[in-house]
Amino acid sequence: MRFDVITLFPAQFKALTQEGVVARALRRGIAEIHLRTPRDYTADPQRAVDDRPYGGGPGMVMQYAPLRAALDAARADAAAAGVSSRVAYLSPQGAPVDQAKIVEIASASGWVLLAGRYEGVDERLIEDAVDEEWSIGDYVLSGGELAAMVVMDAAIRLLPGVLGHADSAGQDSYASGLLDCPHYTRPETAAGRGVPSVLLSGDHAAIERWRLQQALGRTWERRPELLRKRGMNDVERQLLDDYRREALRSGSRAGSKPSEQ
Ligand code: 4FV
Repeated sequence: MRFDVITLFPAQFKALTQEGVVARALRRGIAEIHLRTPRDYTADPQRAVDDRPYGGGPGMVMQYAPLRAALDAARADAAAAGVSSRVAYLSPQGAPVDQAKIVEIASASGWVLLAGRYEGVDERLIEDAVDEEWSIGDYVLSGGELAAMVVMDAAIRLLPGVLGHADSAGQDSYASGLLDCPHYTRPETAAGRGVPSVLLSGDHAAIERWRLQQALGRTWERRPELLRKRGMNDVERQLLDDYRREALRSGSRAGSKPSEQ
């Protein structure tokens, strides 16, 4: 899989490319990340790529020409490598990126990611050269670089051969549309507390049921809108009912009404 990134701060991507599973995937050639700056595509003697906004107001706006030239060069390079890439612009105006979208992104052969800065980019560039607009969350970053890294990290870790255990991505949070179950490891007693006995039972069917029940229960408590969106089958509904009854019985916070979204 190939990512081409248009950014004024290529060095920021070291956070992704220097260490961790993504860095290993890049070393193994499972994925490629190519960085280029629009400054290399401006005729301006000061290599300026931004200017003041028409209509006045604070901040600066990134100009059409350097970005268009950089995007076209990136797509041409990808095409020369046999990869047909679509262009995605990271911005708060974009479609919210969730795990389902990340799975879709990871299934493509290539993307050109446009990381904006300042107030954003000239709207005509988006009209002419951007296929999709993505947002990683309803907040404002100082630049699209971190958002691009979030998307690339989440996508590359799903590629075959990247994660140690082939199925670990399959057991991710959200992979099932649910929040993740609790995890425990040695020592068996930590801070004076043990581990749920089912996890020590060796009964894998019971362990799977417990993990699903925990995922259902925590999703119901913390993100009920995800459960409404996903729905449940009869087995899951029964598991959640038992979870809530147990939570009510044990008087744990869990039993109380989920945090209404
Ligand atoms: C953002 C987001 C984001 C807006 C102005 C970059 C910044 C600056 N990107 N999801 N939220 N971008 O805040 O993707 O140009």
